Amino acid sequence: MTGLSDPRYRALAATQFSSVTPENAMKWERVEGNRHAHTWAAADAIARFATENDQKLRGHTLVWHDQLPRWLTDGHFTPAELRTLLRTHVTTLAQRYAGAVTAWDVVNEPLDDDGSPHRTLWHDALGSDYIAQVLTWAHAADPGARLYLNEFNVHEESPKTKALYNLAASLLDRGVPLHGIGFQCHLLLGQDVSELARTLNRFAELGLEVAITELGVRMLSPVTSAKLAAQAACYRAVVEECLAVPACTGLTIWGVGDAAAWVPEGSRSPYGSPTLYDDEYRPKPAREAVARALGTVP
Ligand code: 9MR
Repeated sequence: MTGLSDPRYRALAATQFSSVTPENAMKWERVEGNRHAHTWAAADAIARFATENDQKLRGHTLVWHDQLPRWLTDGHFTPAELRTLLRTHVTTLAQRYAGAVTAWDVVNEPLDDDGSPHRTLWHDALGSDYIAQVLTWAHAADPGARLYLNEFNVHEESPKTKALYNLAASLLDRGVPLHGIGFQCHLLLGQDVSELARTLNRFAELGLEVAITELGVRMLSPVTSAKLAAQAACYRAVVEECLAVPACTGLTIWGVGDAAAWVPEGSRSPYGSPTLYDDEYRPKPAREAVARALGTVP
């Protein structure tokens, strides 16, 4: 959620979705841009919005290498200091929204496309085991929340998908509190999603929940009716694959409408229009396709 101040955005967010995710408001740079001076207003507003509208709240995200505050990235902290800072951050955030958040994207994007650990501030300072540590801290802070690893480009078999599977299996083997895997699914129009259900099921066989956490189908401009029809078909396919997997607990669209979507978001990217509603918050063909797949067509 990024556009709560726009009444059109608010109306759709309140009535068309049963779960909300703060797109940026819970990220470290937003909640503690200045050290020790937390700013919770935006994140609290989304949590309140979810309660008011009887919606689930998905927490995003406790640990990432992006959107970190400058005081942290430029702080020349020792590994021991970074560990303490991370533990405090994870604990503070998870405790603040304990009871409100159903599930947390605990670690966001820990892997590279070749399956190796992504070299981040956290990995370089704390080693690969930081993932087990943050899951343990998050569980202690909010024992009721479902804890997820959240990753992109893992909707089909690949070295990265395999590495994620092995990582999840080894965390479970060690008794680390991991409950689910989030499959982001930022798709390009034309991308093949036919392996998605099979991939979700493989992770489910480990005893994990799975969720589509950041679905979008972006297209090269200009938008045409043929592209909108293809986008609708892709959305429908993803929803059907999630529905076909009993362990698939939810599906989140990354953005309420194209007006405030993460692409092109001020960049000169030729790709855009990833969501179910257009620049004026009018429903696109994909909106009806999703409703049909969910069986909620009025
Ligand atoms: O949608 C978010 C956008 O507004 C931010 O500028 C961007 C910064 O990297 O992050 C976007 O959200 C990302 C999410 O947190 C993690 N997965 C990829 C998402 C799209 O980039």
